[in-house]
Amino acid sequence: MPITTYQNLIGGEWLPARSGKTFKNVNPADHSDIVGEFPSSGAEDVDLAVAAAKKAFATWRLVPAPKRAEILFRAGQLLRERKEQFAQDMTREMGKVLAETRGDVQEAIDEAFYVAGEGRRLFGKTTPSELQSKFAMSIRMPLGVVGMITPWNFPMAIPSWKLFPALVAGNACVIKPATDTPLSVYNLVNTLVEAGVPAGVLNIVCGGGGAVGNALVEHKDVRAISFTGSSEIGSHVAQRAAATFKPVSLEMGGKNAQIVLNDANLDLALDGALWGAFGTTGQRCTATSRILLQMGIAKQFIPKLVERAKALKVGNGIDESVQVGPQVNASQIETSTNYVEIAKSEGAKLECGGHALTDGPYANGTFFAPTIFSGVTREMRIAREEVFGPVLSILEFDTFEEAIEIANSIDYGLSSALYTKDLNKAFTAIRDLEAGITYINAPTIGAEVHLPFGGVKHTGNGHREGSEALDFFTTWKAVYVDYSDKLQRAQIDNAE
Ligand code: UN1
Repeated sequence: MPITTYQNLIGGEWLPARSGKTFKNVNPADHSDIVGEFPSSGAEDVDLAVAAAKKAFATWRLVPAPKRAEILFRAGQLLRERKEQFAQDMTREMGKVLAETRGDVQEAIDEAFYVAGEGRRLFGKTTPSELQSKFAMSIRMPLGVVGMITPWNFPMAIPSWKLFPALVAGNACVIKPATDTPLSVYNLVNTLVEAGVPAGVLNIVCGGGGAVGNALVEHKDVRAISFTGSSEIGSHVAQRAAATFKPVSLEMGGKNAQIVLNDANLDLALDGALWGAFGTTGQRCTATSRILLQMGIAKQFIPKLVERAKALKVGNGIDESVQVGPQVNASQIETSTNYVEIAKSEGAKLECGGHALTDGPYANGTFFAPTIFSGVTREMRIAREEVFGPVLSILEFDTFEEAIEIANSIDYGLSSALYTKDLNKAFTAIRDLEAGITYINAPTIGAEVHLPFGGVKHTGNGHREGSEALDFFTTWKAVYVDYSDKLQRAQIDNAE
């Protein structure tokens, strides 16, 4: 079969990279399946895209927000019609199972309808002036050209969390998709263009190796960068962006804990652990990567969890009966393998998995067996560092206070969960867990689009989703209207 070729979208035109170079996107479940060929772009392509976006911004910012929002409504409707095809494409390029890629597209649909509603709000504030016959208010203004660097694990949902609020607020966008999953961003952007986003308002520039990302981050005409990815790259992005005073929204790692107290509904906690740790093959920032068990239940909980993890069906996510798809690429397999070795050398007990799957149906892909370590202690690297794969650590604790302390003892702070029937402990955990998200009696994954999504500490800053997402893509203008017909000097004429 001929390989489909995709190009950059710049100023409404589909263009190859200036260098003429391309890269191939392969199916992680079957490397002989080439999903497509994409432009391997560089700084000169970014320059063109930013110039096109800057030009388009001049008129886009004047389109009334409710009209911009109508485009998002249409995009939401089109995404709904195309949901199945886009989910199939996403499973093919990224690997996660169909039920989950359908969920990923659904999250973009939800975001489209939710943010479209914001087009008729975009609330500002009014406040009394300290002077007579003077009116004071603050209004939201778009930033201009904004850059987005998006990850492969939620290849449509996460771009939608960034693009939709940016667009409704009146910004022009340049997006760089992850090189493992550009097709899903193409599907999203094509849909937006068909829904009516004008030429130049939305641009895609593909490419890896830092060339496109760095050029976007350093560009003097890019007003802000929204980044989701690893902490290592995020730190680099933040430092480079500082040179041109760009605000950076950072969504990075997690080492999310599910705490299970002795009084919990254990079956529910088991279901939550299994879904939180091995859903998306553990490749979510919100994935459960630590289970904290109170000593009274550890003995019965661990064997049940291990038995269920061993029974998970690993395979090509396009097969509806598969529960765990491949990891996205060989480098992720290497990371999982390395962390298994680290955990073993630290003295953790391997309960199941612990290796890549390479035989028979797995021979052409990047598969890793669901892995559980027990006997993990809080000092171990496996208890503190993000693996971003199907590798779960079990730690044990005595008191509730100790569990909170262990949960908080890491650098990350994205998601967290507590299983208990004790309402007082539930609310104490909500107050005391250092994380941007806390679930009670539910897994660490599964955030909804109308609530703010973000973390504390080394997880990053700011929020995607929720109306809070607009805070990053707008700036405030303070407006004073004096209708007294005389000079009124603030802080002077009205002083005591
Ligand atoms: C991510 O983990 O990178 O809350 C995003 C969730 C999804 C989004 C996850 N709605 O698990």
